[in-house]
Amino acid sequence: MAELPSDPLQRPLPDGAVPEPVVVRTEEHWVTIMAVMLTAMMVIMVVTSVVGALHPASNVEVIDSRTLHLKGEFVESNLGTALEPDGSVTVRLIAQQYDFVPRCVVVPADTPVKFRLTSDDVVHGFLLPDTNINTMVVPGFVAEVRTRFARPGDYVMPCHEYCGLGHQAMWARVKVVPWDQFAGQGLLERTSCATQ
Ligand SMILES: [Cu+2]
Repeated sequence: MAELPSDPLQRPLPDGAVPEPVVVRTEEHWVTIMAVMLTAMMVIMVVTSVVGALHPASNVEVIDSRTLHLKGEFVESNLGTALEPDGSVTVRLIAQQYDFVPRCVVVPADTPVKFRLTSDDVVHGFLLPDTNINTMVVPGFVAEVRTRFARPGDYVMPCHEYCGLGHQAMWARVKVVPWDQFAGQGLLERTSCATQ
């Protein structure tokens, strides 16, 4: 066995100890890998938000939640699906403990759909699985989200913001039907699909 130098600093490292240059190099590698991962995640978030037309924040549009049922856009006769002159549709809903009013709405497939919602009591959530629709519904504000359903089908819309003891039962439905079927329906049919 070779003789060890008398200066301890000159002696080789014991087995298992990693020399400093190796430690520094390894740390630099991991910092680089982390930076690349963070950048990739940021890019994915931004790209999916833009491509998927995600719009998490509602527009800042205020409304008096105490008079919703008396006057303005959200009176009972104005709720549900309305056809706009440009061929798109607007759906107006009120979220309240523990229901959406109306409970079911019919919208046409392959058509621009705008949902306008407000709450008359506490904060609720509005989510349509497998779409870009996901917003909070805050009393005093109108939440507006837009989408286009590619094909007919049924979408359940759960309230996904805890709003009280009956929250878990707060579900409603969006029924997407072919345009021809939609055009043949009257206003009442478009909002009475909850009983079908
Ligand atoms: Cu809820």
